[in-house]
Amino acid sequence: MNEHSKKPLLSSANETLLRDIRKDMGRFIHQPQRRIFLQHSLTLGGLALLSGCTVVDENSIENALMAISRFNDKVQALLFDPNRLAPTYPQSMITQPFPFNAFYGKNNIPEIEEEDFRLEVTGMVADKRSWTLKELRALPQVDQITRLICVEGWSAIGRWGGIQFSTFLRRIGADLTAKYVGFKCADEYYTSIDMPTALHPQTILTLTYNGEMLPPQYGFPLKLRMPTKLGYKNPKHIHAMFVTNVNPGGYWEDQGYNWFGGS
Ligand SMILES: Nc1nc2c(c(=O)[nH]1)N[C@H]1C(S)=C(S)[C@@H](COP(=O)(O)O)O[C@H]1N2
Ligand SMILES: [Mo]
Repeated sequence: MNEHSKKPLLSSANETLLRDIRKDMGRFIHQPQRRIFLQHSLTLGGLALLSGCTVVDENSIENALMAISRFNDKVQALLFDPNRLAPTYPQSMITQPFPFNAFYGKNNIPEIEEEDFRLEVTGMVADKRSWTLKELRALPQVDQITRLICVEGWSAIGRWGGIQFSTFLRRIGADLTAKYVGFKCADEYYTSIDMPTALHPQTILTLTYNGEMLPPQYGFPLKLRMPTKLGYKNPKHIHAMFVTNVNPGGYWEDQGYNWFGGS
């Protein structure tokens, strides 16, 4: 499933497009039958109008994915409102089996020893000590069922649990006025997110999948799960994180994927 295109994304959306989007959003909001949908998911609503089709089923969502991945950061910032929640789903809608995806095949999934693991925390934080898994598990845990959307053109619903990332950032005395949080992974993957997304209530420092310890293929021992971002912004096998004002980029982002990566 490793078909990420390395083609550069469309450059910048122009002002006319932005104006049209705003106009469309106004129209959209005034259609009562769509209002409920929109309340649950501005981003999917935005996807519908931007791709020129009404998102009503899985297929149209999938078809519109490549389109949204090509939007520039400005357009996505407009679509993604950190005060809105991404849709959540009932247990019965969980995708089975949940897909595995990485920039390598299943044979190369990193093997990490629980005992040796430490989450390294650096940058603009008051408390730079490292964390064991046991310490992380002792923090308050939450659980949510959300959809992961990959730009390759698939999406899947899964249940992830862990620490609300905002709780963790406060716990380590992170400078919440800093612009970015960067992540380094055991498989050389790396990515970064903006602070509003880091503080979003559905952004979870994930320790479990389906109520069990995160399995290796889904990112053991630690991944960041954000239903408001495309799959590639959700790092698995995290071993270090840092708070910074210098945009740390990311594995796919540095090859042309949109940095904002909203979904
Ligand atoms: N460390 C690491 N994290 C990663 C990746 C990766 O290759 N390495 N791939 C990303 C991509 S493109 C996707 S779609 C999701 C897939 O997550 P899953 O295997 O849990 O479905 O992980 C993301 N996080
Ligand atoms: Mo992905």
